[in-house]
Amino acid sequence: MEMTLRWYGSKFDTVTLKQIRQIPGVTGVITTLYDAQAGELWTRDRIKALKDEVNASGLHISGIESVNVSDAIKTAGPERDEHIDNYIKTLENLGEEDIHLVCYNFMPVFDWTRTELARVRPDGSTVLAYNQAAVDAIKPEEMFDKLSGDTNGSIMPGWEPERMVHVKELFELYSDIDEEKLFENLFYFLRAIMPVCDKYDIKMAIHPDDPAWSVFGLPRIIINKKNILRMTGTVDNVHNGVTFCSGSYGTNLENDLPDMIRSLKGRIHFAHVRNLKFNSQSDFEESAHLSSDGTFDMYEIMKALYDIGFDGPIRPDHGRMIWDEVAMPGYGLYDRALGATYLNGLWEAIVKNNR
Ligand code: DNO
Repeated sequence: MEMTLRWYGSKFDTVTLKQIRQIPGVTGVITTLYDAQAGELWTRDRIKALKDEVNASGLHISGIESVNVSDAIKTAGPERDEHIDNYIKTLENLGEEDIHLVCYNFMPVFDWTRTELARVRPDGSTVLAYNQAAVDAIKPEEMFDKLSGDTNGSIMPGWEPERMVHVKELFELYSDIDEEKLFENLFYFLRAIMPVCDKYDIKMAIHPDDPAWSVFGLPRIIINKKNILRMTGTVDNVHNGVTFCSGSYGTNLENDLPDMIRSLKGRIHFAHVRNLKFNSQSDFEESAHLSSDGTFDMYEIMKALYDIGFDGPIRPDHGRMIWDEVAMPGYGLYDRALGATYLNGLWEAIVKNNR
């Protein structure tokens, strides 16, 4: 595996490439053209400029998170084929620039959903948190306003203000889309892009829905073992793979994370590893990465990745906000650096134990 950190680009991130380069064991970044709209074509020039900037810091691009998939593709809207053509051309341009991993999601309307961006923990750190009763008590269009005071001035992925003003229309688009239709639209998209992925050896890695169940009545499909195996089995191509995100699949305590990892041997192309602390079945917060701070056994998760021969990029995921850092919630430097170091430590121990 390769340890990486997510970086939103110098225009959007408070964390610098220089800082990332100084985290021991981190050699690559996972990045994106953060201001590109879903459905838009990424030109080769823009990709090259991003790549040159990252290379100049002594790091390299280990993958893209995300090339977003438009709502037209997810709902089979009138612009679907045009957007798929743009997606294919974007993949071609990434391939020409020697980039071989793309993370994306197929979540309707929202990317991840949390009800708090700065819940205070006993040690004074703040974390993202989710409470089902709070979701049930609010209209989706109110959610954005509720959270917007706690973003520390950053644009949160999937919650871009220009999208949120259209949130009611977005819901309309999905009014006749159920889980079956969403699956069909996903398969249509995957079948269309597999040839270009084969040509350039681009591994597509779908990110799970977070939380792993329906929110606000919207269909959600990338939520459990049965559904991901359906996805990988229906479009049975090694380039059709997954991002294994422990914090997203882990929102549903019925998901057995090490077992899911083992069932996806050869198809996990990217891993997001983080811990959650459950206060009840329907209330959780994002803890530090350590097993002892949360609900998951992080050793077992890393061990399962090792056992299936996982050799892709891995990244610590959302961190707590600590040491008075002001950054995008979940994406500060300090706690993610601690997370990367901890995960590297677990990995080193596992490797040496297996010699
Ligand atoms: C949240 C992230 C997600 C993820 C997308 C992938 O912090 O893990 O926003 O990047 O769902 O498309």
